[in-house]
Amino acid sequence: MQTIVRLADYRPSDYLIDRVDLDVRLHPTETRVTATLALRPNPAGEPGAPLVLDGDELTLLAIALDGQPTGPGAIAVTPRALTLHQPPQRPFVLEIETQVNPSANTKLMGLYRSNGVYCTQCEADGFRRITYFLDRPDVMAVYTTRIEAERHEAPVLLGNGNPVAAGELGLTRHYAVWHDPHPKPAYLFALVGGRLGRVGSRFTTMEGRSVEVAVYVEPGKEGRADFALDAVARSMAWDERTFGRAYDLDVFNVVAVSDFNMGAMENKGLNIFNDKYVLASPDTATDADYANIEAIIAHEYFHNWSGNRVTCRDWFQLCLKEGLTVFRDQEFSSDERSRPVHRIAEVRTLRARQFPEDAGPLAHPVRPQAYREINNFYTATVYEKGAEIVRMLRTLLGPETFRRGMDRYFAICDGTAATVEDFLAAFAAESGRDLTAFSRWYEQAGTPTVAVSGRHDAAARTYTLTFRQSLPVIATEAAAGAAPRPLVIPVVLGLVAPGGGPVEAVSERVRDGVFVLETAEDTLVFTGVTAPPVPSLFRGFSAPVKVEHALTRDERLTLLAHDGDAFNRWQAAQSLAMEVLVGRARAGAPLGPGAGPEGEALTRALATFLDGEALADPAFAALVLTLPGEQEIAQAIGAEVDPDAIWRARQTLRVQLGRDLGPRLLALRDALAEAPGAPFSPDAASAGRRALRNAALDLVTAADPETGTALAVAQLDSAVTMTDRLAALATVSLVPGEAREAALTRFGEASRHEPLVLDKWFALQAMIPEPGTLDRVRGLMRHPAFSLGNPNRVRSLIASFSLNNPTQFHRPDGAGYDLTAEVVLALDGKNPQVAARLLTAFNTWRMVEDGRRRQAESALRRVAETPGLSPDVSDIAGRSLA
Ligand code: 0A1
Ligand code: ZN
Repeated sequence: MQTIVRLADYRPSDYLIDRVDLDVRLHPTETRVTATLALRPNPAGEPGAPLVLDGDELTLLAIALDGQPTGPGAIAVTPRALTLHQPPQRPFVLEIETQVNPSANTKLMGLYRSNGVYCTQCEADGFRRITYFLDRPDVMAVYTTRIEAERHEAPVLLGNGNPVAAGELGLTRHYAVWHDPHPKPAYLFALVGGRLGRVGSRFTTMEGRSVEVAVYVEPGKEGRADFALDAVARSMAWDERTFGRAYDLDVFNVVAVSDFNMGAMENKGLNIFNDKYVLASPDTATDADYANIEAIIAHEYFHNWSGNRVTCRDWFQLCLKEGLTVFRDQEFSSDERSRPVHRIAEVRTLRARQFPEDAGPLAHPVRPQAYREINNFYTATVYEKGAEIVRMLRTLLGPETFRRGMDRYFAICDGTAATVEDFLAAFAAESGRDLTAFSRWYEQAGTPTVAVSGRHDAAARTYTLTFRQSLPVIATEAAAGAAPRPLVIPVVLGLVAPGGGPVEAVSERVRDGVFVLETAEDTLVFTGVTAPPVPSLFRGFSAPVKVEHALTRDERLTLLAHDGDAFNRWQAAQSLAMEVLVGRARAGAPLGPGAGPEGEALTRALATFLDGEALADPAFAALVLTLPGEQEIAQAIGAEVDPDAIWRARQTLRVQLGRDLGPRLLALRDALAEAPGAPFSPDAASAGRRALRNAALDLVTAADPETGTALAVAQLDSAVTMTDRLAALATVSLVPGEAREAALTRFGEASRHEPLVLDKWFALQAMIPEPGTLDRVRGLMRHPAFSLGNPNRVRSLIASFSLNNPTQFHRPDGAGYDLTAEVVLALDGKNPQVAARLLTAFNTWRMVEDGRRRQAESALRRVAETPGLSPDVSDIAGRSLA
């Protein structure tokens, strides 16, 4: 039985480590690490307590205390801990030599090898797999790292901080010494050694520091690193402009590796990336890849202040760095690209990933109260809902006060390991507001619902909006059964006249367009309203809530056509579609040629919209044309979900859109066609044009598979960008037949030597919503390029099936669940983190109809009851079944 770690049990460390000198002699199987730790008792700790250093799969070779071997019985050693029973009660030095095997490290935590490159991953608790240490984020030390290796094997040696020395050792060996002057927790430690290609540039900070910026990639792929390198410079400039934050070392290095458990890691001065989020060229990366690379480069860079300069006191405070940094990278992307388009993308991810998480058995507060395995808490809730909380804070305080609050937070907490309370205290002090009630957003799990109704009184010329908020009761450890308390919900709103244009109405409760709902129920009265207006609520998605607002179809059409808020125009189209989709899916309606009068009303409105402005903002138009996803529809239905009925409803509406809008869509494709020979640009406007062209192709093909397939096959042959090739292949992949198989075979052949492109090919096939997909996936698992050892391959092939192909994962015969369970178990012995994440596909199992539910439960139980599970998988399985 694993132990539970509780926030309430937090105690400062009994000992502190001020300085760490590491000497790492890299070897494929026998790497030796000598750690010299300058320790002292923590005045805030318990005097005389034993010193217990964390370890994980470590072999101890030697240990000395203040230069002397430790006496018999003075220490106790296991692979998981090194205990010094009676440490000196004054500063002392421990020298510890350990040996690790990077080649055997398939967990990809600690020191491992990826494609022959030595690299590390220490968050959350990987440093203890390198040496015995106080591996907790509130123990912060200054590190000096000496790395030694065979030159032919690792000509490039990188560490945290600045390079201070390097040299040759005999004929074949060399070394490099790195020093990081900024105290940091062990989870930010990193080193890299390998054969790597490099691209570099210089950036001069607003403080006048000249920084050498470099991106390291697999040799030969340097040409694909330029976009990432440029994104670093743009991120640095943006953080100076927007938050007054400058970089604080002389070098900033980014290294791309091909085996990585997550997206990337913000190690001080040495960010390590999944190569998927670094490498880009027009013929290997889609527009979405470019956008992701830019966002993740920015995210990791921004951590330098929100995460590294100010770190977390304990892992319960993870949202302190992650929610804030996601907010910062979202703002960056919004500034660099189109703000409304980016906002819509953010909300779509939130609804597709975080809302289901918050509604299922794995629901947890943004700041959890307890965990068994911290690696399972790098979740959409901590990251994305965490970012929404920061955004709400800005909405509540206004941008200027918010910025001053951020300055104060950085000033007060710089160099410390902080808490959510410290963060909020800075804003409370700056604004003079009491944020106690607001802080409930961090404590209460579940997505709130806000029900709104409006009433116009012609005689009194008033318009009254009534808001009621409710939060699901979620039995978390801390709040078992306790009734949730009202949240502070910023509602950005406006009134729209039925014929368009804003309504100039007054309410003293609305400031700068924001009404703050703080109680379970509240009423807002506007005066001077002569005709019934259409309320536009939660503009820009001003709070992560579900809104129940019974607008008529005509009112929604008014918002789609006239709202001054682009997000709500998109939302109006989504809501119109959602009504049709939920209605048909609930009724179990068969696949049909059209979705009836509601479908027609939607297509008429979309036709007008497209005629008016598709060419003015193609990226936005593409989003308006995209129907809510299957997961989102499932959430709206809520219980007894039949994924096949959802798919049929969505397909029927796609067919109708394609049929009714077909000629327009084809005309748009022509109007947006790229001039032959035009140079490629990944910028948002060019990407938007490609997005609309391909959204048009997708709908045309739904209605007329023959024409669509012909167009798509032609596009596959002529396309010069990966975006257009992949979109064409995706379209073809939805039409069973020879053309599809031929196109897939050709694409697979052509990408044989490009793992990141093959990943797209795996993913597309895994997402085909047909019963044959299961066997196709099993077949692809035997493809020479597939390997359970590489997280990107597993995510592309298996997670695409389990998380992004609802009809096939939820096959009525249970075979989709069985495949997922089987892979989770096969993977668990190698890479528990990736296995555990795959298992979260079962998150929605209680929502599906009875037959599937029983199948899912039995697959989950099979996993849960398997002996010898990793803590990661057993934690997810246990919570999923609880
Ligand atoms: N801090 C990283 C996320 C991350 C977490 C754990 C990792 O190791 C398995 C890797 C990365 C971020 O937010 O980007
Ligand atoms: Zn992060």
